[in-house]
Amino acid sequence: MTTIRLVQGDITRETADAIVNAANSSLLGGGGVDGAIHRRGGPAILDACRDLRASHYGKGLPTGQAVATTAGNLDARWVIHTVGPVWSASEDRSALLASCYRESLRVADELGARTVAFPAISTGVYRWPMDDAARIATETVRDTPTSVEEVRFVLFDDRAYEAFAQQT
Ligand code: AR6
Repeated sequence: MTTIRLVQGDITRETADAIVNAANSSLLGGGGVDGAIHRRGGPAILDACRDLRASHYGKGLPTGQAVATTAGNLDARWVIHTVGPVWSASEDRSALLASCYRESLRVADELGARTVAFPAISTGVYRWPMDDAARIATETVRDTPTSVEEVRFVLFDDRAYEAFAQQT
């Protein structure tokens, strides 16, 4: 059984085996939670991302996939980078958002991570409506078989916290 917990706050302050990053395909950093993770985690994370680009993802990490690096100075063993879809009003990209959660849990299982902290993927720069993102995130975690014991959603503000609380 996987326990789902909600907390409000900054994911870079969390203690977990793995912290998930809402990255972009370049894996080379950005704003939002991605920027915060690289800032607090330090340059070891970017170095590892550059190595991954060179070895496996010359064209970038595809949307919906996930890959792990060191967590640098964060209070975690790994950062799992996943690329959420940009919200589209004309195209249903829900399967890609669900894939981010499922693939991150698959990577977490491969690593042997027991606690995994997720941000609300795609709900910032990528503009996914919060209520819908919360539904997809919680349903996907509930429906994914995993050895992860605790999934923690770390919600940055009241609005995100309330949206996730409605689903749990
Ligand atoms: N801790 C927890 N959640 C956070 C934090 C934090 N420190 N900072 C922001 N959030 P976003 P996306 C929330 O934009 O929409 C980047 O530039 C934020 O309030 O970080 O998937 C990447 O490089 C929002 O609810 O990610 C990509 O280019 C959620 O995290 C692009 O943004 C996600 O917002 C990815 O966009």
